[in-house]
Amino acid sequence: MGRGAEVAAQPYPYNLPLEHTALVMIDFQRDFMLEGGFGATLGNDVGILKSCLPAAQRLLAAARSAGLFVVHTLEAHKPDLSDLPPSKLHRGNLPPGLRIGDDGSMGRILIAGEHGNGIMDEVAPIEGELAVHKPGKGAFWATGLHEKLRARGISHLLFAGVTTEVCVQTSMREANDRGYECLLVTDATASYFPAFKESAIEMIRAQGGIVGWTADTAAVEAALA
Ligand code: TIU
Repeated sequence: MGRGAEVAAQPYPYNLPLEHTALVMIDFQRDFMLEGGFGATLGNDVGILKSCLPAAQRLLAAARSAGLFVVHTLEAHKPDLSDLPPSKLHRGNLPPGLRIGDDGSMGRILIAGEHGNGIMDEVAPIEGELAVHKPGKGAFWATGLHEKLRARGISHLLFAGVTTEVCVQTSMREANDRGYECLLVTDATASYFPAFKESAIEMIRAQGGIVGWTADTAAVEAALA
């Protein structure tokens, strides 16, 4: 048995084995959090997402101090758009909005390697952490993430990121079905729609934790201290 910690979580305490737990930081990218990116092209008020950055920074620091493995995901397409299905390219009805691959003020929209596609400086990856490009909303579709986590013996995942009900919830559901014990850190995630964030949190932990647990950053910090 390795070292463990207990998080004061809902719907009941979450046991966290330190050597088998990873923090998954979902899509903290300029494309979603700043003007000129993908989120803005969809008609969203992007400023609201910044509310989760201070908690996300604290969570990341606590995970690093405790020696947890850290994964960062980026919703990103190849420059030739070969991994972009037409359904995703054409979704939306917001002229004159830009489409994926078009030139925006931070570079091409949602394209790997462009400035706008990068992770916000506040929570940028450091050496030793895994950065995963994903073409879909979920972190497990077409990424090889499951195999990489299994190779490290990871069984427990802490989730943070944007947006709560889209890429975070999709990734958490994918992880849950693959057998991971998942916890969503409630103040380290945000949505363009506050009511959707609250609903996502409720539906994740309902029915005895049908998708997983929820807790705030302070509870995770206390467990990892
Ligand atoms: N539109 C929206 O809320 N989210 C996304 O398109 N991607 C992520 O959540 N990362």
